[in-house]
Amino acid sequence: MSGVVAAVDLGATSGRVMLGYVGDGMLRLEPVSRFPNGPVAGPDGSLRWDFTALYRHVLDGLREALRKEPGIASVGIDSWAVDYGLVAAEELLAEPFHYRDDRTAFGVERVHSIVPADELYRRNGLQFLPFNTLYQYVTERALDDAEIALLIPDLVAYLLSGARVAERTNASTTGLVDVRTGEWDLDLAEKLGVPASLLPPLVDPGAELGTLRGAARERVGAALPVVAVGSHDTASAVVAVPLSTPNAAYISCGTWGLVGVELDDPVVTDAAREANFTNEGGVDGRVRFLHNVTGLWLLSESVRTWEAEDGAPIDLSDLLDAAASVEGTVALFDANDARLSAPGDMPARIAGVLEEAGSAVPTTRAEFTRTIVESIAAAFADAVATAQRLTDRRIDVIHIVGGGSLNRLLCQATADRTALPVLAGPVEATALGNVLVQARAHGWLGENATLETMRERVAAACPPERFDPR
Ligand code: LRH
Repeated sequence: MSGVVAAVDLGATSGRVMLGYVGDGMLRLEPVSRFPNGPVAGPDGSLRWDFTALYRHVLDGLREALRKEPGIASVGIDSWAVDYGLVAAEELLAEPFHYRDDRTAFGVERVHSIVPADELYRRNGLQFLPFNTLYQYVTERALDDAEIALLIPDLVAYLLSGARVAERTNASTTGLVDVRTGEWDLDLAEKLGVPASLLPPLVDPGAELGTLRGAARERVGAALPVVAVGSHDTASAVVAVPLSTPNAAYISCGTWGLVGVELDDPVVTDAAREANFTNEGGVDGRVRFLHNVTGLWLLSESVRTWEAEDGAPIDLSDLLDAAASVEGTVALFDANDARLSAPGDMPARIAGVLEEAGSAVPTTRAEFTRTIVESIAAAFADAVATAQRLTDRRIDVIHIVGGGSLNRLLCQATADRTALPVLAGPVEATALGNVLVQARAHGWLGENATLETMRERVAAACPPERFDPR
């Protein structure tokens, strides 16, 4: 059985529409469109997303996809987690807040004064990130004006098809889903003043949501079916990690580096909470037991600063080559330092963090880049060691997928700092996971296809590149 689907994959720095071809022994992506994304200033000075522009890009991309390939069987949507739009009378009330907006500090205090952090962890299993949706909801003035709150991929699916649902993997990042049952924790929502009516019915990846309707159908040109995928981008990425041993760890590396293992059951011990490990919902009820490391954000914000200084684009591979040639050891900083979270002059902030610690401050862009890459790798190594300790297993290989898998310096540094082999790729794991879940829903992967079936397909189509520790 074979066919073609469209995948919409929205990341924090760029979005894309892809065609995914799936058949016996075949798995192939074809890019259709790519568009920039990032924080924009809202009218009140807050950090927001330009969702209106993103959605326009999605429609244009789907129209182009259908022009190239009229036989598309469905479309699946994934994006970064936690952020949402509020809808009333079929309208989005405002551009969604960006999770890096600093209003959440107040939300954290408020939530923890109602439900202490340790109780919260036992209930939702989530690592503490100040932007988890529940902290955002309690600061949200427009909550009472809304009929429903939809996470970004659900919002796109709603505008396309009219379905008002919450896909389960992404819903797990709100902090309002019970980690044991996988259902909304309505008691918690009530305690926090989040009306249950705002929380849409939960659906699993693979569910058919409807077909394109109204303006979306007109603009795209067909009544394309919409299928739920692992709509949290990290959930889709983990689907397409070609896990090569039972004790493999993965790092889904883009703006963030999500470092962890896949489990059948959540771990909500005090040790896991203290180590800030999360139990996010995976496809097929698996648990993504992982820790967020600030990933390529540190590099992309630095490059953005340097490009603004130069008034000219920077070639990333030249920069990484120069960084690879830096001799000797470089100073390290804590990649997860909260001061590096907001957009801004990242090299100056990193210099400040290093100075404060009494460490040498890089003097060239190549040295800065090397310091950033080595610091990310050091944080990856820490997280791998912690995952090993918390799950009582001996991790024997690390798979790096996503944009970071193309960064050879980072892959080698991760192998060196963990003393473990790194298997790099596929770079488009998220889109592949999106495509495969749709393909399975169409029956193209055969009867009873499991995550393992999907990973075998990925391993065969995209053999990873190996980096041995030095
Ligand atoms: C990666 C990601 C990550 C979340 C963050 C907000 O894109 O979805 O899993 O923690 O964005």
